[in-house]
Amino acid sequence: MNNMTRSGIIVALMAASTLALAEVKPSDAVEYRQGIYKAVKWNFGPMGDMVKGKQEFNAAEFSRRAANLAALSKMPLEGFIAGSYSGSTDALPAIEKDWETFAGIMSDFETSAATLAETAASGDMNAIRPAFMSVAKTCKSCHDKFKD
Ligand code: ASC
Repeated sequence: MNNMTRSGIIVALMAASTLALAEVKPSDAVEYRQGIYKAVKWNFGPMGDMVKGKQEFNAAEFSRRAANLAALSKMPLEGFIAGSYSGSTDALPAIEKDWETFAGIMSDFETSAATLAETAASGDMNAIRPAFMSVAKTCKSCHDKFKD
């Protein structure tokens, strides 16, 4: 690689990192993650009603929602940016202070949601119920530690 190529790459990398750092307003990050969690609830609610027998179990419908949840579970983490723990949010500053724990729970959310989606394909409520409860446990443990 010659020096011109090298400096071109360096300039491109600097531009990319500047872009990555710039322009995300904390209030936009709050709205983003709240939107994701609304979609999480939209799917998780009916699944919970089916698990609890409040709504008739429909295996295809449950499976569709579980797949949605598995995709959604990967999305909120990027919305937890610096400076986004005050104002219209219930997210506590503890998230920033104990990022490792927070990110660990979010990772458990992803893993358990993926397992729930796989299990849902079986259509067997006896297998689905504990898989659903594992996801609910990750929701609760995060709310207990990191939500006002
Ligand atoms: C829900 C919901 C949550 C979680 C949590 C699980 O249905 O709205 O926040 O489950 O209660 O313990």
